[in-house]
This record gives sequence, structure tokens and C-alpha cells, in this order.
Amino acid sequence: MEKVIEAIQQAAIAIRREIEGVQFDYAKSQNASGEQQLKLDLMSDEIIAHHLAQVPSIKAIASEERSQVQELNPGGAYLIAYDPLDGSSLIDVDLSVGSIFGIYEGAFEGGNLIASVYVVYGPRTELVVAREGVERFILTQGRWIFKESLALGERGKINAPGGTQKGWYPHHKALIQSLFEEGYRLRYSGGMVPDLHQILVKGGGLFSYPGTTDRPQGKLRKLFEVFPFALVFERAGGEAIDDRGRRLLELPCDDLHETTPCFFGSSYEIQRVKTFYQTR
Ligand code: P6P
Repeated sequence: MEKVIEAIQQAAIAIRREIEGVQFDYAKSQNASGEQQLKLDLMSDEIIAHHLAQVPSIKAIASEERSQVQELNPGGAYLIAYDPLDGSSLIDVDLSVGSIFGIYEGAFEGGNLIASVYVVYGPRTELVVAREGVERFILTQGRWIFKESLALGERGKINAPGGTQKGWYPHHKALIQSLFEEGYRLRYSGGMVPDLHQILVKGGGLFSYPGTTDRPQGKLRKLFEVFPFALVFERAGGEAIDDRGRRLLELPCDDLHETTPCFFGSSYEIQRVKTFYQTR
């Protein structure tokens, strides 16, 4: 496992350098979810694939930018699913973006996720690893320095509501509004990684990407985005559920690029989700 995390740390340093370049162009291709790909998306994907391919314990890798799983070492123990540069379109306006990694053992299933890693490319470059606990590292002069362990309190003050509001169902709109009426602050950049990182570092709140009339199964991908962050939030003392109150990590995953409505937060806010969604 240490070699996997070291490979991710090295890849993140290389991606940071590319982001600081001036590559803004879109490629001519789309990913498996039909989204236009930035050349940076493809470069980041190549960088990660190259570093992971050096690790003998990795059996296969799956990228949000590719339609198929890539076999590496038949005797390897780990399967890695990753989103190489989540929210990459935010780079045009100089907002933070991130990379997300799920480390699975035996199968690409939520129940087989044994660790997750994410990287935030912002004013600094930070990396968070969730195994038994949740550890935060900062990139300083080319080296990753441990800063702190992250933990969520009982509740927070941040409300990060995703999705097109025009498509929100009435019970979801009522949930979001009720938190604002309690004084929660709107903190939503459109980048899943910095938006969730902020809730973790500040110690609580709610991030929601619901099912909507235009996207009933939400937008965020189970294997590459949702499961890895579900593990982070649970190991930090919070919860991660879908629109039926089920643990996200218990959801089946029949297709590599499958999405799900998702809610990540400290326990008070997740209880509010359950209350508003049970009465829908
Ligand atoms: P919306 C970025 O494209 C992304 O996949 C996530 O990083 C982010 O949380 C979400 O989409 C934002 O989607 O529909 O709220 O703009």
C-alpha cells in the first residue's frame, strides 16, 4: 500500500507542474461520460497511469477518462479507480481542482474499498489519505509533510448544495433551505474535491449532489468519486448516504461509470437529509 501512495504522491507533483503550465485547450475527444476533455485531463491521466504502472502490487487501474479497465500485474492485490483531474474546467478561472483515488482489493465495489486518496491543487497542493484515520499532507519544496489528522464534529456551518437548482425536487429544496434558515453558509465552487476538503478541514457541514429532474441518478461517479469520498467522510467520523438513506459504500456498482445521488456530512446534517427524504 505504501508504494501505491508514494506513486500517487509523485504523480500529484507532476500534475501540479502541468497545471502551472499554460495548457488551456480542449482535446477533440470526450470521456466515457460524454464530457469534453481538456488536454490537461488527458495529460493528468497519462501521468497517473505511468506512475501506477511502476507498482507491482497493482493488478489493474480504471480511469474516469477511459472507458475500459487497464490490466497491469495479474498477481497484484490492488485495483485503483481514479479521477485524474476532477473539475478541470475550473482551471480556466483559476479555481482549485483535484485528483481522486479509490484503492480497492479484489473487486471494484464499495465494500472492497480499503483506502482512498485525494489531492487538492489550490493555493497550496494538499493530499489526504483515508485508511484507519484521515491524514492531511502539504507539499512543501517538493516534499509531502504531514500536517494533521482530520475529524468531523457533530455538526458544522457549511452547506455545499450541488446540481441544477431548477431540477431539485421539492423535498430537496426544503432541506437546503432549512439549513440556510439555521444560518449555514453557502460554500460551493463546483469542484467536488475543494468543496468536500473545506467541510473536512472546517470540521463539519453538508455536501449534496442529489438526483434531479434532469439527472435522476445524479452526476457523480461511484467508483472514481463517490466511494472514495464516502470512505474519507466515514473514517473522519461523518456519514455518506444516498437519497434512500443507504450507506454509499454498500451500494452495488454494475457499470464502471455509474453515478448516484450522494450526501456527505457530519452526523447532524445527514440526519436532516434522512428526515427530509423520508417524508418525500
Ligand atoms: P454542478 C465537476 O465537473 C464535478 O464533476 C464535480 O467536481 C462537482 O462537484 C460537480 O461536477 C459540479 O456539478 O452540476 O453543480 O456544476
